Amino acid sequence: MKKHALILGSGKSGMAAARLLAENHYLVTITDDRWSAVEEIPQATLQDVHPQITPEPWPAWRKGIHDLVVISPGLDPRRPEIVAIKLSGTPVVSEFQLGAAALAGPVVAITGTNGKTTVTEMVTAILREGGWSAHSVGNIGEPVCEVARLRRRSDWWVCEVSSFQLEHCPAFRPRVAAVLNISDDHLDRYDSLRDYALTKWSIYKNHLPGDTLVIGSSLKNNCPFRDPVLVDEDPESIRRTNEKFSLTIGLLCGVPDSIAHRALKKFSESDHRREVFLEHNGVTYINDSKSTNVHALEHALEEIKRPVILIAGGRDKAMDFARIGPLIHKKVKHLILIGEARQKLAEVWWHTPHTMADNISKAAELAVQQAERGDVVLLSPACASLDQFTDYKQRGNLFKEAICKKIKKTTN
Ligand code: UMA
Repeated sequence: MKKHALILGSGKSGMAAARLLAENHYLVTITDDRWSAVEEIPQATLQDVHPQITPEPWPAWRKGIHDLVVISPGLDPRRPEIVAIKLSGTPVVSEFQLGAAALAGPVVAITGTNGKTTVTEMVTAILREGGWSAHSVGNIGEPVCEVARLRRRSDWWVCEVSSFQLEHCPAFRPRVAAVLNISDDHLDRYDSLRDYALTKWSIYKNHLPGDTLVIGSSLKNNCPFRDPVLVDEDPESIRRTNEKFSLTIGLLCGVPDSIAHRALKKFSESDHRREVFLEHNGVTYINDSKSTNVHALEHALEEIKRPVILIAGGRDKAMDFARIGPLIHKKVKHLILIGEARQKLAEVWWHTPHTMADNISKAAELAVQQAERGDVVLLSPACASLDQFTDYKQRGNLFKEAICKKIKKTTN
């Protein structure tokens, strides 16, 4: 008899998990809490995907029917529906766990509050320079279930792993794991910073002799595992810190420093990370849409030595914005606030003048109007993008488009 799996969430991860299981002869039901009734299900799209995948309105779970439940990372495990499923004894795994179990080849897994995408990309570049085939997967964009389904081969899988993906992840075992840093983030999802940190540390919970854990040396006193490899953070430069992590991980995978340095020399960061995309009339425009927490904004401001017009805001993750109030006051000459968190930000950063904007286009227009020669216009929201955008990339792209459009209008 065929086994029956239920997939919660129909985004990238959920669809990838559904396809993987359907191709492995499971009957698959997929659900999403945007679908409260059959009419709300995009039937056509889903039926095109695989005949064995059936979409059903949320929550679609019936006790005793499903042999396996797969959870997408965006779903909060404290939700009553998920708690009920777990209490029923039905096996529950994350999409990440399902995919990682099916990957052929050794895994390097990188987590941390900030820098994990860059380090994932750097390590992949280093391994390739060393002559291996290597691919960046996971939170960085491509779900591991998709890679596993396509039976792709790689000498190394370099996984960017979020804390969400480490939930419901009982058997994940990377050859090299890295925890870069841990600071407050996603506190709307975890009951405390401690719970968030414990989820991050769980990346190494299944280690065996021969596996290695790399951590930032500032985490030394909080690390629950013995003898991690320590990397000294460079307080002056995040780029340098990320390089140090990447060189260490590269070396542990067998790539000598001389070769790794060659890879780093050629390495350029992807868009949306402190991306200088325009200089106009003595004003520098920077897109740092990848900044989704307070620490990312803090780092961005610390690196800028000129007066800043800052666009910030979005979906709050219960973060302590007040902590960086003095830095905002020192560096920012005007704040333009957007999204759900804008009122809260106006209150906690009250000593810096601000303007509210309803959307990113309006915010960009205001920024161009405000900016004077010598200023920096910085989008570094310190918040998630999901209140107004599909992701940080869309937020960054719309920002860049709006700035360029406004400047063109002004100069014509
Ligand atoms: N959904 C529900 N109920 C919920 C929440 C979401 O039904 O309570 C549904 C939504 O309606 C939507 C689907 O789930 O249809 C979205 O699923 P998802 O939120 O799990 O996102 P995916 O599209 O599967 O993308 C995920 C990661 N997203 C999150 O963790 C929120 C992507 O990371 C990742 O690139 C992708 O898998 C591939 O692995 C993005 C991210 O924002 C970049 N990550 C966070 C971060 O970096 O801080 C953790």
